[in-house]
Amino acid sequence: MARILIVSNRLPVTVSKNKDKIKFLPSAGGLATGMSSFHQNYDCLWIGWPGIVKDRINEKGIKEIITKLERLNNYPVFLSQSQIQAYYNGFCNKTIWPLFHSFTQYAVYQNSLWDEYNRVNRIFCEVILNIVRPDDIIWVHDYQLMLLPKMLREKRPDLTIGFFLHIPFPPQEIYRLLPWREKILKGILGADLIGFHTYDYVRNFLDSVLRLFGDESNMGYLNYQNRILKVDTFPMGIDYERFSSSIHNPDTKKEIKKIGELIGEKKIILSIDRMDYTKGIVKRLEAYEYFLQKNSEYLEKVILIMIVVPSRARVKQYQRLKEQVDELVGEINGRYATIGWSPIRYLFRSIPFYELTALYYLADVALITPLKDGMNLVAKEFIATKNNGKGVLILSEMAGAANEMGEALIVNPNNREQISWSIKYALNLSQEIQKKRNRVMQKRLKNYHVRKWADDFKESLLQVKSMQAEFSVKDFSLKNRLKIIEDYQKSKNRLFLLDYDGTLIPTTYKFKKIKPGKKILSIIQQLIQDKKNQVVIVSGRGKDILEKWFADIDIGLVAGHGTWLREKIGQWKTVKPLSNKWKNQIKPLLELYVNRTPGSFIEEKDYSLVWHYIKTDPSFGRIRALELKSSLLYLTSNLNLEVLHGEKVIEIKPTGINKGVSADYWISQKDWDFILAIGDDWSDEDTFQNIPDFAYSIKVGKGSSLSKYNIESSIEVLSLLKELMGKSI
Ligand code: GDG
Repeated sequence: MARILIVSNRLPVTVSKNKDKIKFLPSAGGLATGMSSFHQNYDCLWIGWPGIVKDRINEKGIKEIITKLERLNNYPVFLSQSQIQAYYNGFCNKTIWPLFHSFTQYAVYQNSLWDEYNRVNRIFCEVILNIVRPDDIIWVHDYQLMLLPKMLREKRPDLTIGFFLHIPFPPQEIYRLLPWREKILKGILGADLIGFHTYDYVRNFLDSVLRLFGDESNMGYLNYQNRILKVDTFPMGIDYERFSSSIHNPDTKKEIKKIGELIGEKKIILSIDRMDYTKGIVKRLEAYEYFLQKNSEYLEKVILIMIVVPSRARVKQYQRLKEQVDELVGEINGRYATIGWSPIRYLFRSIPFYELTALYYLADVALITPLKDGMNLVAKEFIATKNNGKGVLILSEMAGAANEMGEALIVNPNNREQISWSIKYALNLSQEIQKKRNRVMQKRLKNYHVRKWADDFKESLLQVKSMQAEFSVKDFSLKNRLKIIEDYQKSKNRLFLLDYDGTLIPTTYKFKKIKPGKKILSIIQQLIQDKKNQVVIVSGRGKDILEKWFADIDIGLVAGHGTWLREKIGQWKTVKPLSNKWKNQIKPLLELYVNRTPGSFIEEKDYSLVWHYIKTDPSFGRIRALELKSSLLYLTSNLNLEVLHGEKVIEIKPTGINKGVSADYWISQKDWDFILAIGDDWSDEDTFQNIPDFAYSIKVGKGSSLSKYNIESSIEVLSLLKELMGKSI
């Protein structure tokens, strides 16, 4: 079984030093908790910073740490105090974190921080290169290591690399504010599989790729620098049983009893977050105060237990936030408290697991209202712990988790009236409805367990790898060239299936009205002088123009991507009987899209309609193309039509018409012992797919293809054809 290298900024074990004693404790946080169960179930090695700066340890200490961590399948990357300061507290948390959570006002752009971010990613890269084995799967996590996939790919193109972002990927108009936007995007694109929690983040990411590099995706697949990679949604789950069975733990039981006695009959509203401006703590407190103000009957009857875990205390915004939260809690408690009751119990520290689960279990309501959150595991853990089914989750629509937890009360974290109303509603919701809703969410959480999440990611990564092998760029080496010439010479019945634009004519002239020049015509003439050769030009162009250009040359022609065939000069036929009646039904929709999309236009062919968007704004054009495609799929479902999404075109044509079908036709005409198919774009893939195994197929250009070989350009195509004849004449 392949070994999995999990790479993240922090290890799941935190090393600290007390006087001279080195201590090892589990790390907190979503990533560490989530991945830990996966780590234990596979042959994994976890690589990351152990949480102690190397300035604080001597050689002996380093050895001790390495030995102990090795036993836990952990591998440390040592960083210095100044590196942590500039890379982690600096670039990660002052630039990327605020920007990616759309807090643009907090983002700082400083070259020195960026430089250190590069350096630390490079250190991780070197550590990995020293220990990686060829079959390993590398799974890089989160925003601290976005340059790492590319760094690894450059050194070892063969590696299997996945990348998962645990925080949101912002809309492109925000992402583009980043001065190093191209470099970071390229860094991530070094991976084979790129995962996000929600479809919104996937879309934002692909939008940025399109805007900045012009690369369009197809169903989440990108053909980036001749490598197919996939971008997809993997909503992270939790270790369900760990929470659902937690109340059987004696410590948790004791804690439930203790807190229960302390709180008495009062209803508990619970919130748990790191001290972070993205978590909406201030807005939540304001909404809670509003609730108390408007619903005085609840005074002394409810209590908000607010656990806030200290975080990033060295960053200015976090210090200010802490002051603000302290003040607000003080104010609210001061205003509403009575001798025996305060409305808020505020703990600014982390609590042990048994206390956490006791609180989850006891809370009547969980109030989780981040302003922006990649996923939010607390919401899921709260529901999982409720094994008696009682409790209500109030969840912000800005948390990724809201996509999967529609049975919760979903709120806008900025709308205090709505939050206040939801608290009241939650406190009065019948237990029957609470249970019904929670059971649905529990079933979902149980199914999409964190292990399933990780397995899915791993499987998907391996699938992309095998797809790459199928579609890889194969170099047309001298040895292969000589072999094709040798086979040509030995053969007696030869079929040439040659695409026109981009194959015989250079790509630069593609789609312009370029008739074949003397050179091309002469090569074709020479080819057909040899009676053993049958030449067919297989084009997407209309039959009239092809007939005009090749009126005097007795070659086979295929027009309209396989719609029309010419076996003899002037005699055209369709591969099968075709109808045109459908055009009247489809054309108005295309016209609507032309009006709505500046720069787009319709091309009408004999048996197909094409909507071109090459001249539109790339991002807008793509969005419109996807919209059009989905409307077309609906409209054409009963019409025996096919909707093809090609390079900046959407083409609608009768089903079963493509270059591959026309290739079948020619192939069935004779017992060929030599077939050569050459083409340059998506439509030629159908030809490559349909030709027999012994046939030669060549893609012009470096893109991935089903073809056997790739060659540089149409110039090389012409010289190959000449070379073949040079040897045979
Ligand atoms: C990032 C993204 C995404 C919290 N306080 C205590 C405690 N915790 C545990 C919780 C939970 C985890 O920490 C927090 O996870 P979140 O998902 O809420 O948030 P982040 O740490 O910011 O994580 C986030 C996540 O990555 C995963 O992809 O969901 O959006 O920001 O597991 O239980 N655990 C204990 N005591 C505490 O006081 N024992």
